Amino acid sequence: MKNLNIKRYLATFSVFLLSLSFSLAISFFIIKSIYPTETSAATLTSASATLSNPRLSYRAGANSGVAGTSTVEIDATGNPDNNTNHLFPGDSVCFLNQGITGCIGSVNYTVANISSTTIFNLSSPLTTSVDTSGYVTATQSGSLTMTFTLVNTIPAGGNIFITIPVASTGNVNDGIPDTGSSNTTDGFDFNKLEPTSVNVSSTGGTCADGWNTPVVASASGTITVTKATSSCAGATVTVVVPNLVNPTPFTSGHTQGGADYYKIAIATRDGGNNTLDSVNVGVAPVEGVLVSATVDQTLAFTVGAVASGQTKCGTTTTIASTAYSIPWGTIVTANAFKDAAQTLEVSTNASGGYTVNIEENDQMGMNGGACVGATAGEANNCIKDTTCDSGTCTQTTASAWTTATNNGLGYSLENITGTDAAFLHGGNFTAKQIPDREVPEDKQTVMSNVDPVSANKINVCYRISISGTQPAGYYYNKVKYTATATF
Ligand SMILES: [Ca+2]
Ligand SMILES: [Ca+2]
Ligand SMILES: [Ca+2]
Repeated sequence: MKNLNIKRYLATFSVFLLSLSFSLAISFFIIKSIYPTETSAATLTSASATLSNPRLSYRAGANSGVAGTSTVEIDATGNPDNNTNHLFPGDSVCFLNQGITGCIGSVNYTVANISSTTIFNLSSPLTTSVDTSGYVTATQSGSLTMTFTLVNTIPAGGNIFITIPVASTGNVNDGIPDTGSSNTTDGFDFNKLEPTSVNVSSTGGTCADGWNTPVVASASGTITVTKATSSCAGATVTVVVPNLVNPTPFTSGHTQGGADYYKIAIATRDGGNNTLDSVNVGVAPVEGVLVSATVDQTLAFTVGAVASGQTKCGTTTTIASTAYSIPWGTIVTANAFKDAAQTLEVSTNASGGYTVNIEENDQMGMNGGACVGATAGEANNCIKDTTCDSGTCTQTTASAWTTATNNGLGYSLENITGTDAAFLHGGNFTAKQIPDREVPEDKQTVMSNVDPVSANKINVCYRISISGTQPAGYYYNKVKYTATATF
């Protein structure tokens, strides 16, 4: 052996004289052959393990639940889960008998809602009563992805050897979440893992010819992937194990919301199963967090003032309003319009939108006196509701109103934000009467939407004119808006 190497060295030395670049590679090979370096075990670098679904599986004792009903009560003690804190609406659950031989009736149910810390409701009735010595479980499963970079070369015939923690009791390959008191007795269920579904790949380095189909031994939680036909050097290897079932919380020392820590051991080995490199990577499944919020159903309605001198509804306001009054003031000129406006603004998250209705308690009466009937006017010491230029507008029918000798009180509308106004001024102050509740006339909608809105806004434009024979006095009425959301 030594003589052979020396001969090869001498042969190489002659090549060295011919070509410097070529010789460097060859002579390195020879020197390594003469003085082989010892292989030492190292730690796999850049190692990680990731659960696609880190949520712990759920298992509680079933206390009651009768066929034909949808309400289930769990035990408050003695199991991995002793409350409903980590059972969420939409979770798929099944019921296990005491011996945990599978889902009773092979039926899975969906959690509809959680009633209390020990009671939840299903979205469909139980087809079979629960085993009150058995359990309810919500299985959480997902893939486990392990990535690591080789330090030492895996020779042909060598392998990757992965150990995933499995429970020390129970069937660890039936897809039913397992349990135990700690990470040495609790673990992942292999869920009838098919060896061919384990995916092994690599990037970088020299790692040709692929990997053999893994050998899966669920009872010990091990997966062995052999590199049969060539070596693998310097590569970053990724192993993906699909559909592992996550463990339930430790039955001892577990804090809800705190992760349970598990170590996954990854080793590379030579053909004699001697370890080359190894590493333990941690995974930390934890209870899921139901992120939920209840948004109060809201309706905000604001009446706003409009100054005088503003163009609203195609005309110019002559009176400044406040949020709560239209102070027409002293009307000294007959057969002339006075105009005022207010803004109405609505925001609501109501799914069915909203309506704003308008009403007046009566016509404007002298000193607030009664104005009996729908057409009360001067003869009754009232300012009549306008009938517009056509003489036909009412609280339900809009009509143009541009001639001030057509006396009365009325209003028109204009959109500011959105298109929620019930009708529009049309440039000719198309107006309606305000419904007279004394008659009574029905309240009428001035603003509405069938969807939620944010700060939709309109102008309500009020107009008044009186005749020269209107009796002197102080006239007023009360106009009221009612905003209603449809939840
Ligand atoms: Ca199991
Ligand atoms: Ca009236
Ligand atoms: Ca009327």
